Amino acid sequence: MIMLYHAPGTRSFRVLWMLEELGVPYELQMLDLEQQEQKSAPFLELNPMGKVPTLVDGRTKLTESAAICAWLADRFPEKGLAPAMDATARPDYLRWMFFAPGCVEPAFTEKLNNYATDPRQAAWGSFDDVIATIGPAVDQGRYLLGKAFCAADIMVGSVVRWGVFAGLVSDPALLGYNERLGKRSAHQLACEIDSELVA
Ligand SMILES: N[C@@H](CCC(=O)N[C@@H](CS)C(=O)NCC(=O)O)C(=O)O
Repeated sequence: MIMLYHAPGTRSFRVLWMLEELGVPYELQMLDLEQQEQKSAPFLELNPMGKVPTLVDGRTKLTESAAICAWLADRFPEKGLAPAMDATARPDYLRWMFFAPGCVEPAFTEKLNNYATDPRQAAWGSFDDVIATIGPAVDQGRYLLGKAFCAADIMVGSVVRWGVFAGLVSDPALLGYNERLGKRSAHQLACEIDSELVA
């Protein structure tokens, strides 16, 4: 059984959303971040960073939301959330999977906290360049790979959704993308589960 070490209202939501998109059985193991349960010795054995999400599936132990979503997509190929190894869309899929934690997340974090590293030095470039890169890809009702939703939409999309919520995003293509993502039933279900866990 897939076990997700989880805390509500965190980046672990990405994996919860992914699991709901897959529609596979899983269990949640809740961690109280206020109580520092993520820093307990047994949990640090699973994730030396002491963070959620962390996933255990049989002998597999995995940390980092992007790695977890990529692994889950490949573990259940029949669910169609990642292009196959030999598919023409695979390189673009990988690019977006890495672009999310490598560029989107740090650029959005800088913007939220009102600072900017020299974009020539920053691996993520600038917030404006990140927006200008995502925009055309998700314009006109598209997901990142076109018509088909994939795991990269969870990774990029969850940061975009957070950015819209925080008032950082005004690009019409991203606002439309955000709306499409929010209408997905798996996303809505994951939101319901996550908010019940907060209550
Ligand atoms: N790069 C990690 C980030 C995970 C992360 O920062 N998780 C936060 C919650 S959003 C956490 O567990 N914080 C608790 C702590 O650092 O003590 C990923 O994408 O999985």
